[in-house]
Amino acid sequence: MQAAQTRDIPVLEFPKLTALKTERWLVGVHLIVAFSALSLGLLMGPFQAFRRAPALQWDIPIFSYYYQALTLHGVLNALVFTTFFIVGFSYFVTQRTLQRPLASIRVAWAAFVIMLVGLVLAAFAIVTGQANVLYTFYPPMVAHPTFYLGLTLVIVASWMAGGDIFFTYAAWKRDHKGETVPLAVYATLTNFIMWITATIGVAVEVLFLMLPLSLGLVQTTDPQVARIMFWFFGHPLVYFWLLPAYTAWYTMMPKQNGVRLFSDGLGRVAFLMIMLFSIPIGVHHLFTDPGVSEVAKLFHALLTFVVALPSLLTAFNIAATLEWAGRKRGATGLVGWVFKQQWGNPVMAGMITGMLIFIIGGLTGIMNASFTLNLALHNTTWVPGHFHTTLAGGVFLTYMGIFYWLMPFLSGRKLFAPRLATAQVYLWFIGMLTFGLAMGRAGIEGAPRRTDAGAAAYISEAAVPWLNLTAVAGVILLISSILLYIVILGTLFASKKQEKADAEPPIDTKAPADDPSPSIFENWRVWMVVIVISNLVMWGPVLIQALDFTKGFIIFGFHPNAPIPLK
Ligand code: HAS
Repeated sequence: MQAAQTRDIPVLEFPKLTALKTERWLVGVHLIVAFSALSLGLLMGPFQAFRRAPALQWDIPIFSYYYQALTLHGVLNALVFTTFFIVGFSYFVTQRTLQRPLASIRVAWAAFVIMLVGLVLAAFAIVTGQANVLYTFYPPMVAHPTFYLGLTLVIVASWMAGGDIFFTYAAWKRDHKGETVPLAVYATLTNFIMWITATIGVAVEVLFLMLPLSLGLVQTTDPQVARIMFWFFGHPLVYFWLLPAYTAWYTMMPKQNGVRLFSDGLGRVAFLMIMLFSIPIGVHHLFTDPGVSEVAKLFHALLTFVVALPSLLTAFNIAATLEWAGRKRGATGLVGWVFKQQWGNPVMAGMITGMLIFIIGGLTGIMNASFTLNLALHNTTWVPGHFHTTLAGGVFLTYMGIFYWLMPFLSGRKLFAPRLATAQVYLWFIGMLTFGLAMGRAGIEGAPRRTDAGAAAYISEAAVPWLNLTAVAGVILLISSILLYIVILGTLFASKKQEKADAEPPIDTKAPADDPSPSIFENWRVWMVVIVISNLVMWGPVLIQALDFTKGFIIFGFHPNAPIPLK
């Protein structure tokens, strides 16, 4: 922060961007599907909170749908909403930043249709009660085949989207030899490299283990192998959610504040590190699994601490940038800049409250990574407390901030009732803080996660008030969700047209000339080799141990020492 004070505070002039005709519809429909799926997923949230509160143990039929509702909540919010939002946002960032259309608009539309079909198939299975398997969907629970088929289609479509973004970048590179790609696209590329690598794990799990089982082609499966394949994907998944939020903090927030980013180079280091270190650490989700060696657990735990470093770099870089912004508005003293932020603007309020709650989410993540603490906290409500302050807090609030400038830009209409939008953001912030605190504390008191708490006699007395508090948080979040949809519908159908429909989105189209980065940062071949080797070293032994070649393993039903039959 001191460094920020001693340098001049630069103010940038930004070039005008030309409108790209195709982007609005393409990005718009991704967002419409994302927020439609979210509307149902969000409704299931307060339902969970009420169901878990000992004070609200009413004997009503709807409460018996606990696991179905929990699956809808997790799949729609964490898998469907995020994937549609991220793909749409990534298309937008790539096209706007590079000032060119996507390499293939047809591929982009085909990917959208495939993803939509996937969503319908998966939703069908869940809504009809044939897929109460939660968003982690590993065995021994088995869902209807349409559930796995649907998720496979969503993943395949996201690969097509990632490929399209890469070809767009390659075309830009050909036309801009020797130039550094702007940070927003650099971040998007690292996100899709990580995503495509990680989803190979879940694709193998679904295609070779779950789908054959669900179709009745095999009678048994190996839950441990399935869990390993899932978590190969499951941890990088959380950074797939996070990186678009970081993209907005690094590349849009400065422009919205009229300043430049404190350090572009440090930002690239952070994105690169997350791409490299997010996959070879997933065993921290398997700390309590007996089938994984202690040595693997130790190494994955160590690297988990390393993957927190880029977020600590981010905290410094973004805080320094916000400090510049505050001082530019006349802030003085050590913390005066905090009060000079745009707290009344829903876009900035979304991002900054997202950052603030993410500090708590991140710190609880570092606690989870400690092997000994994890033994006490795993499978308690502490864990949902952690991911409601990271995903549903930091990430979601930032997506709100993005959405509140992107929606008017795409629709050509003014944001409806900006004060209501700001209130929505703060209510979400307060509701999620309360929820995170209550779930975290109930977890410390031993309340189990994913449990119909009303029916569980073993909930300790000490956890009861905290579980009841989650219901209060649920009410606050429900009100915030209603406000969100009032703002969305109001903007689309009741708001005035923007005078300047093509208002400039807050994206830089050039990397800063005075803050150059080494060219190796964009040498993707080198990084791919690093990713392959590091994951072979970190995951290879874990998988070999689980497959246990001396006994054979189950792929397409081959298993001489057949384990427990499921049917
Ligand atoms: Fe996690 C479990 C460890 C980050 C999500 N995590 C989960 C699960 C989810 C999830 C969904 O080691 C549950 C999976 C399941 O269903 O079982 N997590 C970590 C660590 C990090 C971390 C070390 N997680 C995330 C993020 C998520 C997420 C991000 C979603 C988006 N997590 C774990 C572990 C488990 C786990 C174990 C397994 C638990 C178990 O036993 O089951 C780190 O990456 C966190 C680093 C972040 C920080 C915070 C930096 C702060 C910043 C904000 C700065 C603020 C500013 C504002 C600048 C160190 C960048 C200033 C402004 C002013 C105005 C003052």
